[in-house]
Amino acid sequence: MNKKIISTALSMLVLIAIGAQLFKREAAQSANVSMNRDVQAIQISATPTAYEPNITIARANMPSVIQLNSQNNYGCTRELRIPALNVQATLPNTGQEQIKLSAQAKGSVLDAVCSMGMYRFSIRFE
Ligand SMILES: [Cu+2]
Repeated sequence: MNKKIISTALSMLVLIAIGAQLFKREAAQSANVSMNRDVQAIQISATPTAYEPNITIARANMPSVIQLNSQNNYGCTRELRIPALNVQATLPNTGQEQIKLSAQAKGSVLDAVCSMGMYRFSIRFE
């Protein structure tokens, strides 16, 4: 009888630990990442002198789309490159540009940079 109680208590602890782990994983994503069916959307603002946020934590192993938003932006952040993927994009002065990404491996980091190499942002896939 006691053994049964102990094993029940133990399995409950294990379940709580697994649940906490899952919750942690959910919470680890940055606030600018949202789920749209089975694609995650990563929102980045391109201002004339920065990409915001500078660092994003996103989910690994699922396709993503980076949604780059600019507003009255006449700076060089409109010319974006992601060298590792051979991606080049020109954002409108005001509006949105989308860059689709295939699933990225856990632990990988994608760096994006303006055409002159001055401003950058990175996405870390966890
Ligand atoms: Cu630049």
